[in-house]
Amino acid sequence: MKNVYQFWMLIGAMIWFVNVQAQDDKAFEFQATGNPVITHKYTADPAAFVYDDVFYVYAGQDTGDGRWYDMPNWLVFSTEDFKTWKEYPIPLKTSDFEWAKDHSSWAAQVIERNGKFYWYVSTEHQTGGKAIGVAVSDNPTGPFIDARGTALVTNDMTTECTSISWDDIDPTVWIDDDGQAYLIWGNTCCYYAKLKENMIELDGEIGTFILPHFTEAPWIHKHGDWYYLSYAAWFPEKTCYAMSKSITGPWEYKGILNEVSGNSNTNHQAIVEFKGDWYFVYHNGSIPTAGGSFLRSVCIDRLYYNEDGTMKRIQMTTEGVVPRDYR
Ligand code: FUB
Repeated sequence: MKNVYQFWMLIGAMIWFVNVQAQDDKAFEFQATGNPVITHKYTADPAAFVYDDVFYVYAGQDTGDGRWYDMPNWLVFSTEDFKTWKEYPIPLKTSDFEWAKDHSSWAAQVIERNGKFYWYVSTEHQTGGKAIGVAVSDNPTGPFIDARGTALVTNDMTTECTSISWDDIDPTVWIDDDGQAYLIWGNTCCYYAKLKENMIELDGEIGTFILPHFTEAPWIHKHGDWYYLSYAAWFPEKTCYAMSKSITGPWEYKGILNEVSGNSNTNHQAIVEFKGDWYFVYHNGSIPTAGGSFLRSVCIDRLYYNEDGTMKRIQMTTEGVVPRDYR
């Protein structure tokens, strides 16, 4: 009798374990009702990525008491209509980089090349100073693994422009029409370098872009034959931008694109086209009552161009966006 009891206890435990695992592996579905888009957890530094007609948002997770950045994970969300969203099992954590300090999942961006997805992240190196790492996956929703086992950019590689220890953050990545990939990043100074075809090594010298009022958060996109380099400027941050006919500049400053974002001293944008419309993805600190500069939330609003290619000032809204088919 005792053995039969133990047998069924064992079976029960196995069923429970399999169920819990299944739940952890499943995407969690939710409905957006405007801005912020994600309200069941705090999300910051969004990077948007469109692949196979799906709109992905990658973000760092803000946690803690709201007094400083406490960011253990990077997260991924997807939508096809901006209403129904999926959140996937945590695809990448600072602890997945053996060389990184835990809880420092700062800004990051994903790009695809040759069927692989590369996630460039900023984090804190265990030896001190911010650093950029790169993770790789066969799937946009992960799981991702450290692609190198070492940092791609460390503080000692960028000492001429500034001596601060946090200048190597906020990577944005771009593959140009000729197939050459570029990494652009920085705080205080805006750096750029070519990436090798393998996407996990720099190729040549690190250069510096001159951008008025540059603080951090560079983001590259192209519309027509114009390249746009948007970035966080001043502090508290507004989003400014510059335009060029070449990815390597020179960049012509075009002024403010977005004002200070509600209740957050940082302002971190992504700009992408989806199904023929352009979107401005950013964060604010507006979730009551704890939301703020260290407990941020991803928002999405529309972005419009003027006829001469310059961008209209963003109108941040509570309503958020709906795709063309639903208007
Ligand atoms: O989230 C940590 C840092 O705050 C990011 O790397 C910056 O862009 C700013 O948003």
